[in-house]
Order: sequence, then structure tokens, then C-alpha cells
Amino acid sequence: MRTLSMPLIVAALLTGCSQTPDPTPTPQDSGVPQQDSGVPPEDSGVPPDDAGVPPDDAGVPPDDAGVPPEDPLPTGPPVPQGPPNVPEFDPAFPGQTRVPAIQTQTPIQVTEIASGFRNPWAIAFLPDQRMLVTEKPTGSLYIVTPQGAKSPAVAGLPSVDGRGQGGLLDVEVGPDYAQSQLIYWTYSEPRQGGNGLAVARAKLVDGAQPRVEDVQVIFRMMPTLESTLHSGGRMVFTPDGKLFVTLGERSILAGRVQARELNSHFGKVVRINPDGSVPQDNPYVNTEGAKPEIWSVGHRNVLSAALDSQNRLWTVEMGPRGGDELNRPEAGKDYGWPTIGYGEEYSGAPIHESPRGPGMEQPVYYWDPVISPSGMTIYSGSLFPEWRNNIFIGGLSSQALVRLMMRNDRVVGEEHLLKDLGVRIREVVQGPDGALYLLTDATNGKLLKVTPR
Ligand SMILES: [Ca+2]
Repeated sequence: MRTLSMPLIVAALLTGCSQTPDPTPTPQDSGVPQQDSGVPPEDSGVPPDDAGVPPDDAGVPPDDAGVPPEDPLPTGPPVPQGPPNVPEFDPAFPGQTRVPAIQTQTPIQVTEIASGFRNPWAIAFLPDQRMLVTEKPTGSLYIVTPQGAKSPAVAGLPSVDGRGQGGLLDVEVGPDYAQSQLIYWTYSEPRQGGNGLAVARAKLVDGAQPRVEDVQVIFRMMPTLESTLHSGGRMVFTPDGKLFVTLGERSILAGRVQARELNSHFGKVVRINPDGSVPQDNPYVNTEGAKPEIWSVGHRNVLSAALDSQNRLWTVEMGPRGGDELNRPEAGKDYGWPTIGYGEEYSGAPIHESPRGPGMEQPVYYWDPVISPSGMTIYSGSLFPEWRNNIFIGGLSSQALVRLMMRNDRVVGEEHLLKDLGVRIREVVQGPDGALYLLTDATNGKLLKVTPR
């Protein structure tokens, strides 16, 4: 192990997962009020749902990704974790939670590329391998070289409502960047009467004093509401040039009850064209009163989203206490929040009568206790052959890099990497070199790189 020599690097050598059980559950995004406190239990406000529906276990098409069919599935106990918060909710099918723990065989090295970011949120790679890095509360965007040199803050971005979980969130490089120099970002937009997530794009003018030009807001989450919580805000471009954006339900009751309503953007995944217009093959374009950008409904707060090797969207959403979920959102489907789920209020009060209900999708996987997911990538690099097609998720309260091994669109193994670092992981992306790049959520947030030792 090398030790600190400025401006880079400490390498922590880590093999496999730590066995330290999580301490008592903490609010998922500490630093802000407990997300659901203040919502009285009788106020979960959702109609009783139809219990006794058979487990939704069918209809998942096979995927050739993941563990080769001839390899035996992992066996043994799950990742060490506390007892479930809601033990009375059973999984809908075997392997929906607490699958066997697995351990990465390749020795891992973690290198610090840069530090001094105030609660950084997202990374996007420019074609020349420099990175765009956002800072949530300050609304600042930086360009960082692979060696860790940081530009001045990019000038010209609109101001953000940086309170709580708002601020400057995701950033993506446009698919036609080489021609257009367009970059895209999400942020909590201050508005008359409250705030709301917005997506903007602009031309990045590179140089010693970088700036953006011709800023256009291409999407506004509606309605406006006064809340500093559950903005969502992850973006994913698809190869056909569409843009998925994940939208939270604002946490407070007035927002939560809109998560399954088609006339609201709250608690949705939306799909738009890069200029903000609506793709005409979206599922609700012909539904009276529906927001036409909607792709899927019934989400709580999705802070993790990525495409798999078949270019299908996967998301992980923050649940309440004991209800984080992995989903594969499909057009026009309903993922159930707040009617169904596997968690409970932070107060311990029940939210759901049942974890299942008619017309609503089951999560592919859930965590109770939670991992507090933020950031996601599905590995396709060559540095870690054993990681191909595995899902990686940043863990905030779990202070882990969560790895999921998949087969036939189901989770068959789980690992919590980097527990030894004791850091909240906000973002994980795969770099062009096949390394994983992470951001830690802290007032002195770090940009880390994960490679084989
Ligand atoms: Ca759900």
C-alpha cells in the first residue's frame, strides 16, 4: 500500500467484502430530516390493497447475460446485515431478497483521483477521458482530468435550490457531443411557490475558464411543490437517442399520493427526446390527461439507473425503512409505490397492507434493511472479467459498493465491497478504461477509481 503523496493517491488494498454487519438503521440520506417523519401513519393515504394475490413470479424473459447457465449458482448465507424491519412481508419468489453472499476473487485497488468536492453527485466522461463532476449543494460543475486536475467551476449554469436532496444532480454528455458539444444536467429548479426537478442542456465551451452557452431547459417536473426531498434526477441516454429521467415523489404526503397518478410527474420514469419533445411511441401519449413524457409509474425515489447489455433500463429506488428496490421499468407499467412495497415508515408505522397487489409489478430484488442506493452501472469492461454483466450500486447508509450477480434477470449473488473505507458512495460509473469510478458523499467528497491491484 502506498501512502499519501499529493496530489494523488492513497491506495487501499481490499479483497472481497467486509463482514462487518451494518449498525442500526440510519435515515437514508442523513444530513436532511428523516424523509418520512411527520407523515402520520394514518396518512399513508393509500387505499387498502388486494392481499392474497398470487406471487408475481412469471413473465420474466430469460437473459443471456450474467452467470453462464452451466455454472452452479452461488449458495450459502446472505451478506451480513441486520434483521428485517418488516419480517411479516415475505418475498414473492425465491431470490427476491437476501441471496447468497459472493466474493470478488480479483484483488482490488482503490485510488484517490481528486478530493475537495462538496457532496459531489455525478460523473460523466468526455470523449477525451476527462470527467464532468457535479456538486449537489453548490450547483457547481467541474472538469477533472484523469490525473485529478480540477478546472474552475464551469460558468453559466442556472442557479439551483441546493437545500436537502436538491441541488445540481446528474450530468450526461450528449450522444452527439463530438458535433454539438451539448451536455445535459438535472437540478432542483427554484420556482415561484416551491421547486422542481429540471433538465437543461447547453453547449460546453472548453478551455481554461470553461463555460456553457445557450442554456435550454428541456424538461420541467410538474407540479411545482415546496419540498427539499426526493427529486430523483438520474438520466440515461439510450442508443436510439432517447433520454430517460428518473423523478422522485417529493416524500411529503402531497407528493407521495401522486406517484401512481398519470397527471403528475412525481414518482415516475419519463422518456424524452434530447430537445425535450415527446417520443410518439411513449405509452401514454394518447391517454387523456396523462403527462405524455411518462414511461413507468409508481416509483418512490430513483437515484440509480443504467442500461444492460441489451440496452434495457434498470433502476434502483430508495425505499422507506426496509424497502429499497431493483426494478426493470417497462413502458406503461406500474411499480406500485405507495400502494405496495416491502418497507415501513421511519417511525415504524406501516405503509402497505401487502407487498403485492393486482396490476402492480414486483421488484426484481429488494433490501430490508436498506442499502440507500445512489448511482449504478452494469459492468461491461475487461479489467474485471468476473464482473461482466454484474450490477454495481452506490450505497449511502450502507457505506458499500453493492455488487449483484445476475442470471435470467434475477439476482443470484450479492456482495458489499469497500466496506473498509467507511464512506457513503453516491455515484458509480464505468470509465472508458474499464475501471469503476466512484464519488463519496461528504463535505470533502472524493473521486475514487477502482482497478485490479
Ligand atoms: Ca415498487
